[in-house]
Amino acid sequence: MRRRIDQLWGNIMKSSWYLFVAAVLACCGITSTASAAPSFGTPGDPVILPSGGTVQVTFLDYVAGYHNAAYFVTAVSPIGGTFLFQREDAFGTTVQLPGSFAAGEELIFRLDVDEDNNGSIEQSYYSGDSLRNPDSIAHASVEAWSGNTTRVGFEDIFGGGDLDFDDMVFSVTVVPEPASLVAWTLIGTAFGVGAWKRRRKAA
Ligand SMILES: [Ca+2]
Ligand SMILES: [Ca+2]
Repeated sequence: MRRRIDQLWGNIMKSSWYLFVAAVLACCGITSTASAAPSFGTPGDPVILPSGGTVQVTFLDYVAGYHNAAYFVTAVSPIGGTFLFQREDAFGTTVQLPGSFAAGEELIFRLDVDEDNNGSIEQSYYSGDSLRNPDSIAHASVEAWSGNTTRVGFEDIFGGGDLDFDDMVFSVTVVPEPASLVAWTLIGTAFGVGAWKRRRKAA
């Protein structure tokens, strides 16, 4: 009888231990799932301009251990591009992209990551299609446009890491070109052509 009670007690202790281990594993699972969500936007979405004009980019946030720098590029390439900002820069720093853009154009941004903070770049990631990146994972989360502004957040860990997309965050704003300026340019051009034709006729 005593032996049976001991056996029963042993079984209860064993199953309690299994339950404890299962609870710990479940807890860790929940924690890692919760941290794998971007704070905003959709990873892999391209930055497509809803309207035409000039574009301003403003540095908003930086929560990262690596030394990161953001660029605007006209092609997927680890070299060149327009430097925007790096982690030492003040939040609120605003850069105007060169030229002007048409509605529907995609802007491509690159994040250069210096993983060991020694001045050399280990990885470059791009906004948009995940296949642009060396690990084939989307590295930029892009918010839906609110009027003329959107937000872009980069993830700086190879393979995705914590996938929080807050390792460099900036806003993108389209500034419509003043219609009056465009109109006056057209009128000026028309007058210029008219005067040139009159001079040619007179000559
Ligand atoms: Ca480095
Ligand atoms: Ca991260």
